[in-house]
Amino acid sequence: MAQFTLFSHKGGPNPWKVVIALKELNLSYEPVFFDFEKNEQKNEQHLFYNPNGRVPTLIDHQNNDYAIWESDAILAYLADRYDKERKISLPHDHPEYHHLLQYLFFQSSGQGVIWGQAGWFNLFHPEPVASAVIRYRNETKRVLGVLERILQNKDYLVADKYTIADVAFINWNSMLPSLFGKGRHEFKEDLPQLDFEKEFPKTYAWHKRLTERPAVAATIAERQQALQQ
Ligand SMILES: N[C@@H](CCC(=O)N[C@@H](CS)C(=O)NCC(=O)O)C(=O)O
Repeated sequence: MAQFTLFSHKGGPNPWKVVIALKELNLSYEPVFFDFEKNEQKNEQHLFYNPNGRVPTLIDHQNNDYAIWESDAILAYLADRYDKERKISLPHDHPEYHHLLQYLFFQSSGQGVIWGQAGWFNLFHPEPVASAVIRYRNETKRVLGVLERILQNKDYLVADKYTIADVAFINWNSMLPSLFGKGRHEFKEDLPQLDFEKEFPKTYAWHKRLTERPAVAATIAERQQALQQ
């Protein structure tokens, strides 16, 4: 039996960042994929573990079925409990530890939420709302600008090493083409466009560096395979 059950979704970016961390730490897991069209993520069994009814939710069968949700909190849990060698994390007494937390909070409040809205208004919102598409695309580019400034002279976000702070951002960065690509509606207004490599070269190079890691590449391949099933 796998050590963890991961309540997940085949396409959603947040569960797959947990998969990256599990692979980096050689931990075994079994996914349960929910069908959002059937609202399966709001079923009673899942709400018992995660009243927020969103994914990911991770159950640790080697810790009394400890249940934890919010993807960045899950990364911190895995790091503290299972990354004894600090392969992808920092000890709590490291001078950069609170900067690592800073980036996890920035990811969930600054990247995840805003980019999620950019995706929603581009791809799923039933009515065309040009002002919302423009607003969230501009905010997405603003956050990319913040990352670009941070990464001017460094290869990773904290402590000159790859950590869960970097892991947290990977999957939303991979979603950029769908946030700026052809959406559900046609608009007469000019929408903000994105040339990731040209406009944000340091951030693009960082993203490329991260996706070339074996655990990240394996996660991307596993997601593709899941989407095809
Ligand atoms: N801040 C949360 C966001 C979780 C989230 O929004 N997950 C999406 C999938 S990527 C979801 O479950 N959507 C379904 C819903 O909202 O019911 C996290 O990082 O875990």
